[in-house]
Amino acid sequence: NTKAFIFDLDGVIVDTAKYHYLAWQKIANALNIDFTHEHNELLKGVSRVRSLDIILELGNIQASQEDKDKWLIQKNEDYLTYLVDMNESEILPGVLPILQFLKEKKQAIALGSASKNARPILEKTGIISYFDVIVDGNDVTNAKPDPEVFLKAARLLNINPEDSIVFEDSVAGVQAANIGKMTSIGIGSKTVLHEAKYIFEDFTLIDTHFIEELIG
Ligand code: G16
Ligand code: MG
Repeated sequence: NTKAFIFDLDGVIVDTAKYHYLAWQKIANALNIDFTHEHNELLKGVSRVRSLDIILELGNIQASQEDKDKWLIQKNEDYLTYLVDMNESEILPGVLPILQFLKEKKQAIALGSASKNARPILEKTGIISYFDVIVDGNDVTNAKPDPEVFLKAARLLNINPEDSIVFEDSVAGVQAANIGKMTSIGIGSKTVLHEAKYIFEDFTLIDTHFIEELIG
């Protein structure tokens, strides 16, 4: 049996959410918008363009496309400065053993991320070779909860959506997996991710027996 195991990036493999937050905070501060940790939850799994719109809505700010483009560039340039020193130590606990186990079991592995910076992050953390397929923010037009990113990954792997398993930390991502008829596994809080079929606080709590059962 071969199943497709599709991993979200941010919040599942690496904790880049903290860097996104710092970079967005600078933009928000410059615009006098109060941007808290709770607000940041709204941006998880959401595209860069949509994230800026959400922040501007929080501040009740109408902006020209020109200004928006400028802030989007600023945000990404700042975000990239946090990635310069990134290495394998930033891989979240428990992720590597699961990737290794899936490889041993000859399962198909994909990345399904909204980020346009996914490839350099996988390279810097040294795990890009685990992925048979990478679908990221450069490859899709519809953002999560639209299932496009995951459906595209499954199609490229030649595996049915019903035989695909998605690891996600965002509500939008869990919904995308469910809409795509895939098995959703939430990584994070049970209250936030209650729509997921299975929920684990983090990858250290996922054991190989559970993965074997998913493989079937
Ligand atoms: C990630 C983050 C989002 C971020 C998006 C776009 O998605 O969760 O907060 O806005 O990527 O990132 P970038 O600005 O690098 O293109 P995911 O799907 O990996 O969780
Ligand atoms: Mg995520």
